[in-house]
Amino acid sequence: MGVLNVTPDSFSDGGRYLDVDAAVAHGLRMVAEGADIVDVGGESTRPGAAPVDGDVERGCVVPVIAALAPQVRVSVDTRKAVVAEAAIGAGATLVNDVSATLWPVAAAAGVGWVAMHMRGTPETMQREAHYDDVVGEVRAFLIARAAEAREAGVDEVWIDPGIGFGKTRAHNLALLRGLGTLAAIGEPLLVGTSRKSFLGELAGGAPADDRLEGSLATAVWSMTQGAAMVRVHDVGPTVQAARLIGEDVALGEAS
Ligand code: HH2
Repeated sequence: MGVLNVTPDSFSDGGRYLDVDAAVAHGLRMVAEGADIVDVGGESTRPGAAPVDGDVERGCVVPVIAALAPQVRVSVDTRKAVVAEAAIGAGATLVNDVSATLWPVAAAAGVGWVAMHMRGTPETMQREAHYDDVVGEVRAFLIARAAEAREAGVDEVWIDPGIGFGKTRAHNLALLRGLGTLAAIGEPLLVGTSRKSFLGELAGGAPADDRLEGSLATAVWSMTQGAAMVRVHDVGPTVQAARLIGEDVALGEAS
């Protein structure tokens, strides 16, 4: 899943793809590099981010989705029902929902849904990063949300631990260690670590644009622990790494 942020303020690529043509071109570049899905978002969810008005968000994502959807599967990264509905109308077939509340929209439209774990909202989440057992609590949350969505009629449900969403560095690392437990839930597992701040901290304060090594290492780790999809900014290098471990190593291609 390639990340396409049509936002002024996303933490790593904010402001780069505000122009529709530039956004579509970047989406197609990620497809050429091997992305199966392009995830279009019009609201930053970085820690402390302020909410974006629904009309503004819809106006940012709809033209980009309409242009990309005939060429690649598109997901919409949103917390708002009005934006999800408009995105589906423009051709999106997966609702990537960091609030884990929009399954009724997905059920009504007959599209897929990603349930991601977060504490509070992006504005407040880092103040709410308290857990007794982060893997157990995230697991229980994802099982409950997936069951609700299935009961409501969603056929394609993804689960995602929400790395960085109301989690400290220790929580993020514990969740990465516990991915096998989450994969064992039985719903396809999506993991997003790409360029996130804990990778910068582990790399001595590297800025968002300089976190490729950690992004790749954690994407490979996630795949080997059972993730069915990784959400990344750097599609080409990740696809190369995925092919290496998926085909060459696992199937003995290189020998
Ligand atoms: N992370 C971000 C946004 N959406 N969706 C899922 N399912 N999983 C994630 O881990 C996830 C997500 C944050 O990254 P990004 O889109 O690059 O930044 P911003 O929220 O600042 O736009």
